[in-house]
Amino acid sequence: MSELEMIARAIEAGDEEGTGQETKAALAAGMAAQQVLDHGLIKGMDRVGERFRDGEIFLPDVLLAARAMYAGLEVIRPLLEAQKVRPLGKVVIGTVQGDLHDIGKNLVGIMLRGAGFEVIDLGNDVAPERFVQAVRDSGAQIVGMSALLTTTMPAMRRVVEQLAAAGLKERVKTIIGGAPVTAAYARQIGADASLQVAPYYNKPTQAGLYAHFRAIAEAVDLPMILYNIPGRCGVDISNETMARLRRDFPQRVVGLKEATGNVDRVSQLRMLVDREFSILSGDDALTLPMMAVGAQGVISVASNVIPREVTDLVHTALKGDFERAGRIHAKLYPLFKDLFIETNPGPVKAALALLGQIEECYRLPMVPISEASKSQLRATMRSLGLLP
Ligand code: B12
Repeated sequence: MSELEMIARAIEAGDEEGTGQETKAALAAGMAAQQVLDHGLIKGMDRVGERFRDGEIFLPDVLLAARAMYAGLEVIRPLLEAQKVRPLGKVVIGTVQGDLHDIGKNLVGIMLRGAGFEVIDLGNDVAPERFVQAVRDSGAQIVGMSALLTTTMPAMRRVVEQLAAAGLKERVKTIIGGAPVTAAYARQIGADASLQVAPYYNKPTQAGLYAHFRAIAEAVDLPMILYNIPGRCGVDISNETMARLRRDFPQRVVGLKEATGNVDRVSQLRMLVDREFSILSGDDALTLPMMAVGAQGVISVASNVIPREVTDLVHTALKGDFERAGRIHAKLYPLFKDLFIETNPGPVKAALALLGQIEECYRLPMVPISEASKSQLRATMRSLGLLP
């Protein structure tokens, strides 16, 4: 029997002492640490996993195997962790909340140290707040998360969300791993798509707009929704430019947030693009009219205040029940209008503050809406039963 097979069997048997001895023997026989790890220790652990899955062994057996694995890892750790003098950067690493599997995470920590990184290991069952706090305190450039259970994978998304909420997402790179994690999942929790507003101020031609969005499509491996809002950007992405971008980059250019205020634009664009291309209203008050001529939904301001009602409106229209959708639209219309009584996002922030959901704070040049606007908004919200 080969030395590597002896290691794998010692792990399977949960033999802590034996695994350490076999690992030492393999190294003494001249085997590389990486080989011992991949074809001895991890191989044994994989077999344990399979047998556990098939009900041949039970949790205590797996626990013993894990202990044996650690005994082997301790032997090869110094060889994997060749110390570098100046750290390449800092990495915060941990196993996500609810998950106790830490062998893989520890291994990654060892590898990263070996590659010259300073590793701040938070252990296992780490709450999202602790990841965020550690990133903030340490100034780390990378955060690494591990999950071995499909049920704990969503915790990774929560960490990413909380990093974003704390304004740290742009500062750190996030890497995730663990047996059930795939590249697609990683992409999915980081970002589903990007919203690309038309470039404002320098008023590019249609050729310039096409070149601008083509450059993004070629550089960024994510679908994008273009945002056409001439009132804010001073430039209008024509339907022809939209259709050309969709034709040339069908995987990247997947939708449009249409905020020209012109329903006829939607009718025309629908004839130029395929059904898979999402046309989304950029104005709550125009969601229903636009959906009547081929839009599929809305990127909504009002949904911050009345998410259920806006969802109901869109689903009803998507089902083709325009009579009921019309009634919902009519009921919500005064709020849709009042949320633009002054420049967005002033009114929506005021509305959420009235509901006690946020503190009203603005970044200049945005300022609180006037008292007159606020009392009109309050009256509308009362009439909808949102306020007593
Ligand atoms: C050991 C083990 C345990 C030990 C963990 C001990 C410990 N200290 O870690 C104990 C006994 C505690 C345990 C408990 C449970 N386990 Co368990 N366990 C395993 C087992 C057998 C091995 C995992 C392991 O360590 N592999 C070896 C390491 C080296 O591999 P790895 O973790 O995948 O890491 C590598 C990569 O994924 C990657 N990686 C990992 N993390 C990261 C992070 C980053 C940033 C990066 C870049 C890469 C990376 O790099 C590593 C090196 O290549 C697996 C089966 C398996 N084959 O995965 C089941 C397994 C994960 N467990 C499972 C289950 C169901 C459980 C329990 C729910 C059982 C129960 N009924 O109680 C509990 C859950 C406890 C909890 N809340 O977490 C299931 C999960 C099924 C699923 N789809 O969710 C598995 C798959 C077994 C099975 N086939 O059913 N388990």
